[in-house]
Amino acid sequence: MMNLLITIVIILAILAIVQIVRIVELSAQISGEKDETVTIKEDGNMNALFMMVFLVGELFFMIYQTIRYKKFILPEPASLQGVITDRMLYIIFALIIFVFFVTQILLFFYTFKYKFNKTRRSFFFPDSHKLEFIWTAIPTVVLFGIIIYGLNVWNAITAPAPANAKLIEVYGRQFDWTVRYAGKDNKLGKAGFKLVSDENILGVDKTDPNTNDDLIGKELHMPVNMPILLKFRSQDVIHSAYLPHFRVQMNTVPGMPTHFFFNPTITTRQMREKTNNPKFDYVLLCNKVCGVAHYMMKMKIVVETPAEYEEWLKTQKTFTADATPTVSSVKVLTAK
Ligand SMILES: [Cu+2]
Repeated sequence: MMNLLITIVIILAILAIVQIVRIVELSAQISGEKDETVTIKEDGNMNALFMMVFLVGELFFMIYQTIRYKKFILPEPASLQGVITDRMLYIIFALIIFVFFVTQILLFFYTFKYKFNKTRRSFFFPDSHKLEFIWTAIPTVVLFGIIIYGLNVWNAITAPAPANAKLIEVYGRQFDWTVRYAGKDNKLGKAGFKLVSDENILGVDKTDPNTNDDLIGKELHMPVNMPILLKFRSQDVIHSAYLPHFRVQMNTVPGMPTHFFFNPTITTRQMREKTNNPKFDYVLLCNKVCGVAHYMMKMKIVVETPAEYEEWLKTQKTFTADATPTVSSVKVLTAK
């Protein structure tokens, strides 16, 4: 119904514009102006009118879309680092929107203002060093500011992890994720691609004593308000571990471990309340098109209180309990 009404309004508006143009045409003929002048004047008037219609339509459409699709953007950042990243993003958005509005309004207003006028003569204005200086200097200063601000943000979000950060390894392979928790000693056993086999897909060194208490999981659990150091490895190709709600992303590169340190601040339970969605879950996604089943590389993330986290860890198997996922066990998991 709404769509029908909008369509009718648009058709009526077009009809009204056609009628206005006709009236202008007729009135010009009555007042006895030359045919050629009449055509230029008509076209000029019509173009000027369309410019204003376009300006209003474009700005209205942009505002409408921003409000209409706002619900699809991510909820508030669930990490300290995410807050810093989002602040920068919104400052840059504000700057872009301000410049967009000013330039669009000026552009279309002046085409309207300087439509054809028989008595006006154009003004010869070849160049102005002062103007050129202004329009070069302002963007330079603004961009410089953004770059310095951006570098500061980068340094803040990639700061080294404190010594007490919880160490968790995220392991990517075509096409799933496996998590290795460092256990009580907070030290992960050694691992390397040379040790990877059908029986040991993580390539973990079982002779390393630190391996004994390492735990294996298919969900990423993290205690809230604690520094978390995620270490990433890949078995085969470059994947990208993307944790959108925490504004964290890091490539996982075969043969080259990477890491990212951050502090989750909102538990899954709190986020369910904030988003008013009892089924809400944080996710870790692969953000590199890494093969045919890339879209399946998704893992649930649970952020909980430190007590809940410790309880959950107790239910996970250690390496000594032979929890190392093998090719056959992973196939079963993927087939579900
Ligand atoms: Cu992938």
